[in-house]
Amino acid sequence: MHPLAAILAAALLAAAPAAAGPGAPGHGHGAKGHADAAPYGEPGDPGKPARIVQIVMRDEMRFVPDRVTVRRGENVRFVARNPGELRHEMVLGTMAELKEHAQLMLRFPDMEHDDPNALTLPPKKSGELYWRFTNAGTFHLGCLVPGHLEQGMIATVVVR
Ligand SMILES: [Cu+2]
Repeated sequence: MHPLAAILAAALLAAAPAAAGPGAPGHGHGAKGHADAAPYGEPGDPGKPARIVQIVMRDEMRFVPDRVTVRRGENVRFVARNPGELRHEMVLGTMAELKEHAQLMLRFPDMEHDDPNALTLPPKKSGELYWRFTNAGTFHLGCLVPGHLEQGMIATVVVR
């Protein structure tokens, strides 16, 4: 089996029981189902106090700010806003994971993300993503709308 086909098959299997609704199946990558194992951490607890990090998703294919520093173990509440005309996403991951995922998105552009490490925003919408970074290191927030990552829509998250 072609590697991408294998990834897709696994993703569809993982997402099947949690499909968001007719015509909008999610696909599992990264943290879904095994969040504790993700090097960049685990879903945060919306019920707990959190550090607020504001992110603006811009049609110029960038996140503002494009570099964020947080503390290991901190509950982070990303508050994201998409003021433009295009749909954008922010997906947390390692650079390798995001690049691999972006390749997959070019082949299957209609996929949607409902994973706890991802937030998709239509134009003029805002949303939140709670995350707890459990390891120090350098991670990334990428936009996986097809072509956006390739145009530089990626931010760096430094965990100290
Ligand atoms: Cu984008």
